Order: sequence, then C-alpha cells, then structure tokens
Amino acid sequence: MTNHWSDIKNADLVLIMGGNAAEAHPCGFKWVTEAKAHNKARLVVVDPRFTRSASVADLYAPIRTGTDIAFLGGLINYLLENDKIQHEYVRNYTDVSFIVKEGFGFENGLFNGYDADKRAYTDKGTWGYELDEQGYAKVDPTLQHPRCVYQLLKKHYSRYTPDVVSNICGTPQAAMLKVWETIAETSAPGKAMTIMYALGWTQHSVGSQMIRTGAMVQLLLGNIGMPGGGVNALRGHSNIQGLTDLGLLSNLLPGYLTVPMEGEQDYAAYIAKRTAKPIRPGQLSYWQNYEKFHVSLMKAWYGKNATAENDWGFHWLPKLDIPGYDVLKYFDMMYQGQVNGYFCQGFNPIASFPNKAKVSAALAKLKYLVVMDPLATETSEFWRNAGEYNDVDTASIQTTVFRLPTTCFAEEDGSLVNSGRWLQWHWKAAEPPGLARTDVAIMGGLFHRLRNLYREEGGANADALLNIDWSYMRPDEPSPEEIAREFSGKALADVTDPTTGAVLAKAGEQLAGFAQLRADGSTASGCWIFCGAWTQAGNQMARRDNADPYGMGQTLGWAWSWPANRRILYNRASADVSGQPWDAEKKRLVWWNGKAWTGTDVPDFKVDSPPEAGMNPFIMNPEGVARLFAVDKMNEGPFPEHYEPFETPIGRNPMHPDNPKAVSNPAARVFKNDMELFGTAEEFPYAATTYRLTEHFHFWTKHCRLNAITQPEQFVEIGEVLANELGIKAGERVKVSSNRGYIKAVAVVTKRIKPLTVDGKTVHQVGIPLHWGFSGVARNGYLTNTLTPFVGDANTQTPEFKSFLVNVEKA
Ligand SMILES: Nc1nc2c(c(=O)[nH]1)N[C@H]1C(S)=C(S)[C@@H](COP(=O)(O)OP(=O)(O)OC[C@H]3O[C@@H](n4cnc5c(=O)[nH]c(N)nc54)[C@H](O)[C@@H]3O)O[C@H]1N2
Ligand SMILES: Nc1nc2c(c(=O)[nH]1)N[C@H]1C(S)=C(S)[C@@H](COP(=O)(O)OP(=O)(O)OC[C@H]3O[C@@H](n4cnc5c(=O)[nH]c(N)nc54)[C@H](O)[C@@H]3O)O[C@H]1N2
Ligand SMILES: [Mo]
Repeated sequence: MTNHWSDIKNADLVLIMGGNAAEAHPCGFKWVTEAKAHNKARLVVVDPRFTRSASVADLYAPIRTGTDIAFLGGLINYLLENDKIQHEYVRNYTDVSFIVKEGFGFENGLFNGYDADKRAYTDKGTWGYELDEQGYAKVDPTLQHPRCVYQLLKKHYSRYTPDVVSNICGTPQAAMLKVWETIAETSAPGKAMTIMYALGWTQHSVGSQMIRTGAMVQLLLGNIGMPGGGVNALRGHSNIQGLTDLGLLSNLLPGYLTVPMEGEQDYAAYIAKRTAKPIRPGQLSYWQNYEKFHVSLMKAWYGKNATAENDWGFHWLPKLDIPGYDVLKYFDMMYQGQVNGYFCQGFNPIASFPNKAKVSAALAKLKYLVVMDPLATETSEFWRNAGEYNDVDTASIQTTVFRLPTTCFAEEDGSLVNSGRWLQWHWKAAEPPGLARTDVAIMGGLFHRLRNLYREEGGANADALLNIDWSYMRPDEPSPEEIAREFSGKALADVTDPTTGAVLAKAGEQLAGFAQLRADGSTASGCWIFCGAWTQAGNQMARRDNADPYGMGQTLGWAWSWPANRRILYNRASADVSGQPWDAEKKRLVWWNGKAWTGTDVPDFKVDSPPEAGMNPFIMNPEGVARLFAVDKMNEGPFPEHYEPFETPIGRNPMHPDNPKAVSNPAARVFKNDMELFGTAEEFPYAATTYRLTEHFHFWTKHCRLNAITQPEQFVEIGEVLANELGIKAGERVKVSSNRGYIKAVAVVTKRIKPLTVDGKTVHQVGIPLHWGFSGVARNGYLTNTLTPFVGDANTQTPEFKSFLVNVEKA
C-alpha cells in the first residue's frame, strides 16, 4: 500500500476494483465503513460478480474479467476530455511536460521494438525521455510539443471511447459513465479517492499494467501522497509484504536491491547501473544511495569476510542467466526433468499453482521433495491416490517425500509486515505440538550440515556458503530478536556525520535509520528499508501506543512502518507547490513551516529543502516526478494497452481486430507445451474466474472442523440466465471443464452474475472458489487449479488465475 489501513477512513471515495475486501480483508474493511460513516465517503465496486463488497457499495458496475485496462483507459480519456484533472499537481508532480525520444511509436497494437519470434520487446531504446547535453530531460511546460507525455497520453487513450470500452468490458454504458463521473469528482484539490485492489488486478497476463493504469488515474486526479488516497495493494498471507521486502523472489535481494545478471561480473558497473543520477536540476534521485544499502547488506551476510578488496563479496552472489526463476519457470523446468530436489516451505503448489496435472507430473519427476509445513498438504501427498480427486498411479511415482513439521505463527515470536508496511511484533501464544520445529531451526540445521559437507568435500561456489557470518548466540536456532536486530542494522565502527564529524552511532550500536548506512563497510543492515525497526531505544515493532493526535489514523507510535516509520509514501505531494496542504483542514499530512518540512507523518522528502528550491515529491525517480510514461520499466510498453486474456471468450482483440499478434499480451512468456493447452471459445464458451471466501483460508482451513462446517462443500457460481439455458437447477452437481481438466461441484445459481454483451456476443461468466482439495477434515473436493492456464503476467509472472475459459454441463 502507498497508504495504510487506518488511513482509508480519510477517503472521500473508495474504489474497490480488482479485489473483494469485504470478503478477503474483512477486518481491514472496517476502515471503509469508517470512511462511509464519518467522512461521508462513497464506495464504488467494479467486479465481474456482485460481491459482499458490492452489497454495501453506493455504486456497482459489472465488468468482464481481464478488461480493466480498457475500463481505466476509458476513464483516462474521460478525465482528459472533460478537464477533470488536478492541474497544479499534474503539471508539477508528473512527467506530462517531458519530451519522449524520437522514434517511439505505437501501431496496430504494438509499440516499436517488438521481436515476434522472441515474444518480447528487444529494443526499448526509444522508450525514454529526450535528454539535453547536460543529461537533463527536456520539457515543454506549454504541453504543446507533439512528443510530450501529455500529447502522447491523450492520443493513446483517445481511442478508448465509451462505446469502445463498453463493447470490450461488457459494462453497460450508463453504469460505466456514472462510475467515471463519480471518480472524476476527486480531481478537486483536497479531495481524495483510495483504490483498494488485490488479485482481481494482479492475476492476469496484463496484471501489472492494470495496476499501472490505476496509478495513472490516481496521478491525474492528484490522489497519490494524499491522506485517503493512494494505490493500495491489499496483501494476502499475513507476511507476504515481508516476503517481498526481504527479497524472497529469485531476482531480488532484500530491500528491493536486485540480483546481478550473468553479464554483470563487474562490481563497479553493477553499482553504477543502479545509481541513477538526477535527470532534472535539483532533484534527489534517492537510489544514488544504492551502494550504501548494498555494502551494508553484504556486511550483514558476510561480516568480516566482506572487504573492499573482494568487492564486499559481490562475486559470491548468484548471477542470473535469465530474468528470474519464478514459480512457473521452476515448475516448467521440473516438468522437463531438469530438477532433482525441491524444498517446499509453507507452500502448497499442487493446490495453488495453475494446471494441477502439470504440477503433479513435475513433482513426480523429482528425486526428492521436502515439505516444511505444519499440515499434511496436498503437495506432500501428491502421490496418494484419492479417487476422483487425485487419480494418480502411486506405484509409478518414485519421488522420495520428506515431511518436516514446522510451527505456525502463533507458536513463535517475530514480526509480520502488514499490507500498510507496518512491522508489528507478535508474541508466542502456544507451544508447538509434537515434533514441530521452527522454520529457523530447520533452516539453521540444514545450513550447518551443508556447510560442513562443503568444508569437507568442496563443491561449486563453496565460498558463497563458507564465508557466511553466522555468529549468532544460538547458532542452531538464532532467536527472532537477534535476526530482527540484524536486518535493522548496526554500526561496525563509529558512524559520523559527513559534514559536522559528530558521532551518530558508536561501534556496536544499533543504527537509528538508513540515513546512517555507509558504503565503506562501517555499517551492516540486512534490509535497508527495515533500518530503524530496532534502534538503541529497543524494538520499535513492539510499540503499541495508539495515540492519534490529529485524528487521522496517523498513529506513529504504533509498531513501526518502513521506510523510516513513514506511513504514507510520497507525502510531499499532499501539499501544493508552495508547501501548504491541498486541504488544510482535513488532510494535513506534511507542510513547510518556513524552516523545515514537518507534519503528522514523517516527511518523504529532504526536510530542509524549501519549496522554492523546486525539488519534486517523487524522490526515488531521477526526474523527481511521477511517471505517466513508464519509460522502459514495463515489458509490454510505456502506456498500458488492452489485450485479451490468453483464453478469450471473443477470440480477438476489438482494439486490434486485424492483428493476430496483438490479441493477448505480446510480451507474456508462454512455454511451448502450454501454448498448445489453451482452449478456445468454440469448445469452452464461458469466461471463468476464481476467488476466495471469508470462511476459508486457501487450502489449510479445511483441516479445521469449524471452517469446514461453515463452508462444507465445493461449489461454483452460475448466473440464472446461463443455468436456465443449460437446464441446471440450484444444488445440482455440474462438471466444469477447461482444456486442462475438469472439476465437479454443486451449482449455486445466482442473480449476482449477469450475462454481458461483449463484441456483439453474450458472454456468461462462471465463478469458482478455490478452497477445496483432498486433504483435511472437510468433504473432499477437486483442486480448482485443475482448470487454470499456465501463463503469467509479463513482468511478475503471476499466473492468470482470474480469466480463462470453461464449459459447464450437468454432471
Ligand atoms: N478469508 C480469506 N481471506 C483471505 C484469503 C483467503 O484465502 N481467505 N487469502 C488472502 C490472500 S493470499 C490474498 S492474495 C487476498 C486476495 O484478496 P482478493 O483479491 O480480494 O480476493 P479474490 O477473492 O481472489 O479476488 C477478488 C475479486 O476479484 C474479482 N475479479 C476477478 N477477475 C477480475 C477482473 O478482471 N477485474 C476485476 N475488477 N475484478 C476481478 C473476483 O470476482 C473477486 O471478487 O486475500 C487474502 N485474504
Ligand atoms: N486459481 C487460483 N489459484 C490461486 C489463487 C487464486 O486466486 N486463484 N491465489 C493465489 C494466491 S494469491 C496465493 S497467496 C496462493 C496461496 O497458495 P499457498 O501459499 O500454496 O496456499 P496455503 O494453503 O496458504 O499454503 C501455505 C502453507 O503454509 C503452511 N504454514 C503456515 N504457517 C507456516 C509456518 O510458519 N511455516 C511453514 N513452513 N509453513 C507454514 C500452511 O499450513 C499451508 O499449508 O494461491 C494462489 N493460487
Ligand atoms: Mo495471496
């Protein structure tokens, strides 16, 4: 989240699109209720289904799955056409006036630089701003230059007229226009809309671009950095925010530092590439501090072994030969027989990843599988024949499966990072049962055994393991406190102020924050954005002061928020150019007091830079402003464009009916054998989507009798019109099939899913909850992911769980 949960109460308008917060985030949803009750906020929900969130909304609009870019692209066009933008904000805090390089173009559904054979944009050279001799970006404040971002943006989205959009999304025009009109009202300075989204946006082959389109809308409305505004990703697992923060993705290091590529063997070049200099006069470009964060990370990992002479251990880091080893890629490799062993920690991939048949076949090719989990999951029992629910030939599966029972969060101390970036310490509530050990104890034990083997026998890249600093008080099971102090960071030598020479932290002390990190090896921090979570004053994450002096939910004494205990990112943008809040009464966040930036939040800005110095709010970008034009950061182009899901009910992209290359995301990676497994609308006519229910948490609560009782049986939701057409009555069993397999479940016939008119045809949507399987105490069911396609978003590789094709028959 750019903002945080309790800030939602400051919103004037709440847009829930690409999520169903009332169902999946019922506790957080209370802040929507607060906003409605105390701030007269309105709630708008856009979802294929009339959801629990929609049931309390002021406005609801149905949408065909996978078409949000069209809906939001139309909104951008509407805002520009009707002059509903926050002018001062847009002119000063975004890149509208920046001039794009010559040669950038978009034609027939593709941007320039596309290589069809590689399914990728291999030449992004012109996807950037034109620079002058000094390396500064050229701008045209009059916004007249034909290649300034404003003109390009206007042109790109002028094609998304109400007719075109309604025809793609199936949203009736009146409902759509009403939603656009309502959203447009928040372009008034001081008015804010918050966007709450989750998987309804992420789980598409164009998911990242859906989110970007949402962000672009918020920029045009001046809603980023504002209390009650922002683009708010409602995260899933209790610590999934912490997972990405700590770099547990194959291409990331902690704190969103990045793993070097194979071509990057030169340390200085690796750092230089990530240390972008400002491209506008007077800007900050905060990533210029990259080396400080990187060296401090290497000192945390390798201690005394990381030295200036050995480039701080840079050569021990793995180098990527491809952009990343995401889960789809890894399971494809497994499926191809290229993987011997797999450690599965707190993950149930046969249930949660697409195309169960492929995942199951992949697991069967392993020599060994280790499952670390408190429960006996489907993945740990993938070899067990469970009749129709898991019809495998056990005898032919040779994978050795080890199950290592772990503890659960309630059985250990530690911190969890919530969606709002708060690190909250929690305390053990119960002793773990039986033989369960903590994940740290299991990983610690594994580490020592592996390191001993490398010591004795050597092996590939042994130094990377042998040089790790493991000087914990309890080497077998480092305590959560000790690990927390390590990721926060400490001084290894006295840390001084570069200008005054004053000692900021003495050797051995915990650091106060990432401003104290140094690139000379005198500091260690395992995750720079967490620096300050545990200071000399102690564990900041354990703080529980809920004082809210301004009544805005800015409880700066409750837990600790990254970065720097700042609650709202880019909060400088909540003030106008002269440094005063857009709304001085209800939305006072940060302001210039004549000497410094101050306020109800920790300013996200250089505190002593006066407004007249002209530094802009988006300090992480070298241009200091927010990007409507994504330069070369997105794999499918600088402006989001509508592409159909890989399985499309209409078989073509109405935006580009004549270009077969522009039907679905042209930059999405598809493995060869999966391309052949996509189904067509002739065989599988209905658009399906999958989702969750309040009463269950993924695949584990079916091990719990109470949850099993509240939602006892697997079902699918079918609209009344379709059910009538197919002669299906509520409560009857149906067979739902895709080109990858089928499930059988009880039909819930509902008014909440209505047929939509799309591209001149009637499109029916089918809703499939995901919680059932063949382990636990609930009635067995089919794994929903038997049906889903093995393709992901072109940037994140998040699978397209939310849009695919099925057929429905009476079982
Ligand atoms: N009780 C409970 N709570 C949970 C979880 C759980 O299993 N149980 N899981 C947690 C996890 S890990 C996560 S990630 C979050 C997920 O939170 P959400 O994303 O809110 O959950 P979902 O139910 O998967 O999907 C949300 C909605 O997206 C809609 N949708 C589908 N396709 C589209 C589309 O193309 N456009 C739009 N606008 N909407 C679409 C669906 O109809 C559905 O209503 O929930 C978390 N909270
Ligand atoms: N079709 C479809 N598929 C989906 C989705 C969808 O919307 N549609 N949503 C996707 C999303 S967003 C998510 S997050 C995934 C969820 O997919 P998974 O994460 O695979 O599902 P969970 O059942 O939450 O599995 C987590 C496991 O962690 C175990 N666990 C709990 N605490 C601990 C611990 O402290 N240590 C260890 N080692 N294990 C622990 C639990 O017992 C459980 O078995 O599903 C994805 N799959
Ligand atoms: Mo999730």
